[in-house]
Amino acid sequence: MNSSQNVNLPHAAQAESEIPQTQPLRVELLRDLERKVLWLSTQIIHHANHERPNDSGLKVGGHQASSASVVTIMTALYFAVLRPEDRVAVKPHASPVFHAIQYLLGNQSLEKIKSFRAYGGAQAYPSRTKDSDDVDFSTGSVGLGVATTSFASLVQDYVRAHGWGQQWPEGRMIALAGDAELDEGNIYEALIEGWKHGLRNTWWIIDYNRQSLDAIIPAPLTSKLRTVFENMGWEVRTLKYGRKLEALRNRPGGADIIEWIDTCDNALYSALTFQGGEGFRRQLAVDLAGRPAAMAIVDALSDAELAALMTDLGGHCLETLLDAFDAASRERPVCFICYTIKGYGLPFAGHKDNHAGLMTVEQMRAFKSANNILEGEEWSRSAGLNRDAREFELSLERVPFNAKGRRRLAAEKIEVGELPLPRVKGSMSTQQGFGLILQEIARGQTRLAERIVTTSPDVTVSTNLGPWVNRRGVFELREIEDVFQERRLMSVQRWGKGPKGQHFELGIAENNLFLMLGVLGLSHELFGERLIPIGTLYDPFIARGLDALNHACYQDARFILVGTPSGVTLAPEGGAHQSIATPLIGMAQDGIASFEPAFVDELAVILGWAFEYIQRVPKTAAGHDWLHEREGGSVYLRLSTRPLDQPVRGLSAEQKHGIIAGGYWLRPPQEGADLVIAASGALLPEAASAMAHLLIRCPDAGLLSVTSADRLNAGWKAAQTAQQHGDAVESHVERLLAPLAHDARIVTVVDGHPATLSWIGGVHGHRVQALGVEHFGQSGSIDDLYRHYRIDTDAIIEAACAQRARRSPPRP
Ligand SMILES: Cc1ncc(C[n+]2csc(CCOP(=O)(O)OP(=O)(O)O)c2C)c(N)n1
Ligand SMILES: [Mg+2]
Repeated sequence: MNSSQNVNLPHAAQAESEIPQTQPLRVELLRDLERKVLWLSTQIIHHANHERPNDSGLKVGGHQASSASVVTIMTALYFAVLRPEDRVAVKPHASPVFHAIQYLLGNQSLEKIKSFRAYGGAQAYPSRTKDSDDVDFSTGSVGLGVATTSFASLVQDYVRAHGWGQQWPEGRMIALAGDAELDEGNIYEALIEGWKHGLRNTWWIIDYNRQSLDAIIPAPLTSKLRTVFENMGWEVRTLKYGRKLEALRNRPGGADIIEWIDTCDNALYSALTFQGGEGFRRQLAVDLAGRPAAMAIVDALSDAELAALMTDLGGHCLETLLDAFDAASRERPVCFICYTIKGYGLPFAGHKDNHAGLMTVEQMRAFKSANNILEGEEWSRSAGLNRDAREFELSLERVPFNAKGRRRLAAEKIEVGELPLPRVKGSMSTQQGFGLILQEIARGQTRLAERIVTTSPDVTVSTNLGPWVNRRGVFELREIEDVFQERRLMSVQRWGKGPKGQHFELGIAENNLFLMLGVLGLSHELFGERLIPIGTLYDPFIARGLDALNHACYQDARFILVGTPSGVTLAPEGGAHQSIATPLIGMAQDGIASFEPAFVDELAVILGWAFEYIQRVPKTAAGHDWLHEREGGSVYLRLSTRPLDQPVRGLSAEQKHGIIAGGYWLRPPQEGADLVIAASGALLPEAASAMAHLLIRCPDAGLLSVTSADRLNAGWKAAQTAQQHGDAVESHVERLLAPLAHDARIVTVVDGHPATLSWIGGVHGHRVQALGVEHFGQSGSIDDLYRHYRIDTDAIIEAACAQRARRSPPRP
C-alpha cells in the first residue's frame, strides 16, 4: 500500500466486514485531524485550568505533554485503522486525546469536554462506567489496562471457539501504553500467561517517549524490550524514525545524522528538543565537525526545519504508523515500540519536568494563533483547517471506526432457575459444598451450565473445582490429550483440554486472575455474549491481586469470586495462608457483594442469587430510589475448609431473604431480649455453644447467623440516607435488632478482623463486644487458634458476661 495516497483497510478480511458507507481518509486530512486533536486535547486541559471558574483555587490538572506524545498514534488508529469491533485501552494520561477524538466523531458532547475533570464531566482517566463516550477499558492504575487487552483477546477466542459472538467480527485488542507502564510487574505476568495460551490478535503500542513522571530513562530500553517480547512469542516492530529522517539515509552525510541520533543520550536529546533548532544546530556543529556532507544538510535548513527534521520520530509520522499497522499480524501478538517526544508540538516538548506541566495563557494564545483558530472558535471542529466545513463533517461521518455508533453491546440474561442441590448430610465445609454444587450444575444440560466459565490461579484442585473441570474440561484453542488418561494411569483429575472446555487454567499470578475475571465479566458488553465467570483462589491472596480486583470492579465487570480457604480456621497451614483483612476488603470494595456463609444450604441460596445478581443491568436513568440495591455487581464468597454439622431443614422464604440481606436468626430473640450473639461462617458452632451456656442466665437471647456483614451494613447505610430524605424505610439489620432491649448487649464474632461486625452496635445504640482476629495467624489446631485469638466458646461467653458486668443502669 502507498500510504501517502489513501489509507486502505488494514486487512482484507475486514474489508469484507459489512461496514457501510465508510471510506479511508486521505493522509492530508489525517494530518489536519492530527493538528485538530492536538489542539482540542490541549484546549480541554487549558480550559479546565485557566478558563473555567474555579472557586476552590485547587489545581485541576491534566497532562498536556503525555497527551501530545500520543496524538499522531491515536489519530492514525481512530480515523483510519480501527474498526468497530476493535477494543482499545488508552493510556490513562491521554484521556483528553480520547475525548477529543470522540468529540470529533460525534460521540462526546461539548459540555462534557468543557467540564473535563469537573463533576459530571469527562473523566480525568478513561472510564467505562463514568464516561459516556464509549470507553472500552478503564485505565488509571498504570499497567492494568495494557495487560487487560491480552486477557480480552483470550476471552474473545473463548467466546468464538464456543461458537458464539459470530454476529460481530473478530476485533483486535489494542493497548496504547506509556513506556513507563512497562515497569509494572503485572505486564510480565500477563506476557507469560499469554504465551501459555497462544495469545494472538493483540497489539501493544508503546508510546516510547523515554520519559515517565519523574525521570528520563538513562539508557536505551528497546533492545531489552525486544528480547522480552520476542521471547514470549510476540512480533516486535520498532518505529524509530519518520519518513523525513529515513529519507536522509540516501543522502550524502545523512547516515551521519542518523547515527548521531542513534547514539545520542536520551537526556541530551530531550534537552535539545526543548531548545529547538538552534540548540540542535549548536550541538551538531560540534559533534559533526569534520563531516561536511552532514553539516551541509544541517546548514541548508532553517531552525524550524532543523527541529522538525531532528524530531521526526516514527510515532509522530502518520505514514510510518499507517504502514506498520497495515503490515501487522493478527496471528501473533504485536508490540509496536513507537519513538515519540513527550509534549510533541507544544512549547515544553522534551522538557524533563513536563509531565504535569500546563501551558501558560500566553503560550496557549500563541498556539491558538498558530492553529489559525479565532477567538470564540476554540471548540469548533473544523476551524483553522482551511477546509470546507460540510465536507469535513462528511469525512468524519465516514470514518470506519464509527460505522456502528456506540459499541457497548448487550446480551440476554441466562435463566438461572432452581439450582440442582447436592445431597448434604452430616458434616461438610462450605468449600466442599461449593465443589458439590458446581458438580451438580456440571451434570445438567442447562444454559447456565453452558455459560459458566471457571478460572483459578493454579489452585483449581485445592479450591474444589476439580469435579467441575472433570465434567466440563479445560479450555485450549486446540485439542490436547490427557496423557495420564490415555495411558490409563489413575488420577482423580481427568481434565480433557480443547476449544469447548469451560475452565481457564491460569498460572499462580493472582493479578492475572482478576484481570481475566475483569474481561470475562464484561464479555456481554465487549463481545455481545454473556458468560457467568467463577474464579477461585486462596482467600489471603486476594491481597496479591487487589488492584486488579479493584480495576475489574471499577469497570463493572460481573463475576463470582470464591476466596477459600479463609481465616485462622485453616489452622495448621499457618499465618502466611490465613486471611484476616478480607472481610473488610469485601465490605469496602465497591462493586462486589461479599458473603461468608456457615452452612451449605445458605451457600446454595447465595449462589442461586449470585447467578442472577451478576446479570442485572446497571441503572442508567437518573433519579434515586434510596433503598434500592445497586443494580447488580460481582459477588465474593469467603469460604472455609472446616466441616460443620449441617442442619437438616428446609429454609423458609423469610430465612432465604435474610441470607441474602445479610443475616437471619438461628434463634430469634424474645421481645426485650438483653443479649445477642452474632456470628459469621465457620464460627457458628462456637457461637451456638456459647449461647447454649448463656441461655440459663439469658433465656431471651438471640443467635444471629451473619451471612453478609457487607450487605447488612450497606442496607443500613442506604436506609439511613433514605430516612434523612424523609423516606419511612427500615433496613434489614434495623428490623432484626428491633426486638432487643435498649440496653441489650451484642457479642459479634468472625474469623477475620473484628471491625467487620463491630459497627452493628451503632444501629440502635447497643453495646458491642467485637471478637475476631487482629494479629497474624500461626500454625496450630482449630482449638488452639480459636483459644489464642479469643474467638472460641469461652471467649464468647466471657465477652457476654463482661458486658453484663458493665451494663449500664436502666434508663428511667
Ligand atoms: C499504578 C500507578 N502508579 C503510579 C501512577 C502515577 N503515575 C501516573 S503517570 C506516571 C508516569 C507515566 O509515564 P509513562 O507511562 O511513560 O507515560 P507518559 O506520560 O510518558 O506518556 C506515574 C508514575 C499511576 N497512575 N498508577
Ligand atoms: Mg513515557
